Amino acid sequence: MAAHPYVSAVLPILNTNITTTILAYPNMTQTTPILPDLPAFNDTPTAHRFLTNLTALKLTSLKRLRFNSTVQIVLQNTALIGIENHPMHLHGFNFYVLAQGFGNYDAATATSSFNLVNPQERNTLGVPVGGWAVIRFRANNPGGWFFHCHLEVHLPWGLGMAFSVENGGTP
Ligand SMILES: [Cu+2]
Repeated sequence: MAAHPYVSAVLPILNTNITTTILAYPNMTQTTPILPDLPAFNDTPTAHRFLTNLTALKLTSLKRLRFNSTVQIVLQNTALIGIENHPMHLHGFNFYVLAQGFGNYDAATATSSFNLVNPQERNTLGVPVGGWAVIRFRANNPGGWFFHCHLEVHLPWGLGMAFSVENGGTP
């Protein structure tokens, strides 16, 4: 577990016209901002306290799927931490990439852009930074299947879940 869990990669500068951070302190007498101390790189207890205080990441769940059902997943990558293309990898299946975009996914506008003719077939997809992707697969392989970010440092953050596909008939 990293003691600096906030960012695990060098961030791309997407728009050089935007200043990303300005810290202003009232009554400040010095010219450089006072930044909070980050834990030392080997300060695991502090990193663990930080991690366990992230309420959004406390659930790593199992989703039961009916055999042969069509499964559509919207992957939203507008996270506050780990701002990078998360390479989401699905075990047990290939999936189709129906659409990708930036900002928040909006079904009302995105559905019309789905590629239902010749979508990419993959088992891993880098979900765009600050964006989203929609994937679809058929749950025709019974068993327990891990779906997770392939950046291993993101697994203890909770970026993983599993599907349990029920038994079904044989071809
Ligand atoms: Cu990731």
